[in-house]
Amino acid sequence: MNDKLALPVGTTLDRFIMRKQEDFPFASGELSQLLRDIALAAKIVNREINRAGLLDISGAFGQQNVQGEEQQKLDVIANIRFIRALRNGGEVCTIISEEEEDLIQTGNKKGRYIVAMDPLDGSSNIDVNVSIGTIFSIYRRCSEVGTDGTMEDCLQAGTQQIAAGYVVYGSSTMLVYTTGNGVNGFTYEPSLGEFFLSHPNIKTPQTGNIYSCNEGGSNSFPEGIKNYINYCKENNYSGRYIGSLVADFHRNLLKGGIYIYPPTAKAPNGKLRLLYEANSLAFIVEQAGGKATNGTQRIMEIEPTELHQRCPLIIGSTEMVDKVEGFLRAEVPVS
Ligand code: P6P
Repeated sequence: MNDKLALPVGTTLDRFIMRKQEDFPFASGELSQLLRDIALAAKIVNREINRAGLLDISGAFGQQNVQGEEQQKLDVIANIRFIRALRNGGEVCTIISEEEEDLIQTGNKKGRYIVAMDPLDGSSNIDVNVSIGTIFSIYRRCSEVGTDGTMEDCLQAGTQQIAAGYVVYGSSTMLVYTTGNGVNGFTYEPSLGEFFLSHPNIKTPQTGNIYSCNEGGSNSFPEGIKNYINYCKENNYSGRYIGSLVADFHRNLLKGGIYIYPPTAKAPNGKLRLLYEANSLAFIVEQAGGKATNGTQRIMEIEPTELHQRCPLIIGSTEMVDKVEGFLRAEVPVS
């Protein structure tokens, strides 16, 4: 983090991006423009979400996505809005989206960047007014400029990310992102249509007493995870699970805590996707001083083989993640 450029709370996202231009090596403003494009789409999606109850755009869309999950109308709207913003922005050649089975070629063959995204995660919570989110990762293409992006461009390890972030559409709407120089949070002011710096240089506590996990599947959890959950209960930790990854992650990032989605009978490889959920949040949490593993391996070092591959996710305060790994190694309760 370049502290001499520590900008005051209240700085607009635009000014922050402009002043931090030096964080983007070798970029001549293209990555800045790409972040602005994402912020624009987030503003539009935020408006659609806030109106969902009034317009007939909440509820199920009546189709399933590539994951076999019931698409919500706002899933489809968010997917369209982000793809359109990235296509019109011109900096992105290829997109990976949770809502689309195959790569999306934007037609910007001169675009130098790849975006992997979950346009609206947790969307089944929309109808009950629970916070939801957008999650994204940005990579530099490996293939030659002037062509469509390739599968190799898209299957890069998380360590190759040049930026990652999320938008949490909650009691307020926030954009939180990193470009590898710390994590900063911006709160949206709808009356002005601007994101303002509200959480500069976020650092997550090294430990905490909040654990987030769907214990409904605990009978089929690995023994080490079962033993860790028992450890949390014996130590009077608080169980907090919203069922919306971005909301659970954001709370744990600020307060300290751990989110666990382990392998289960229903999801033998875990439920969450590597490319546009685990990697994105892993980059952020590591930049904020936390940790993210699949139980045995650093998330960002997993070599992807498929666009929509899933992975177990253990993410949050470093000491808590280390503790889980200790239980998994021992597979017996560790005092
Ligand atoms: P479960 C939402 O579908 C999601 O992808 C995450 O946002 C959330 O943390 C998780 O799945 C909830 O899954 O199996 O607990 O309902």
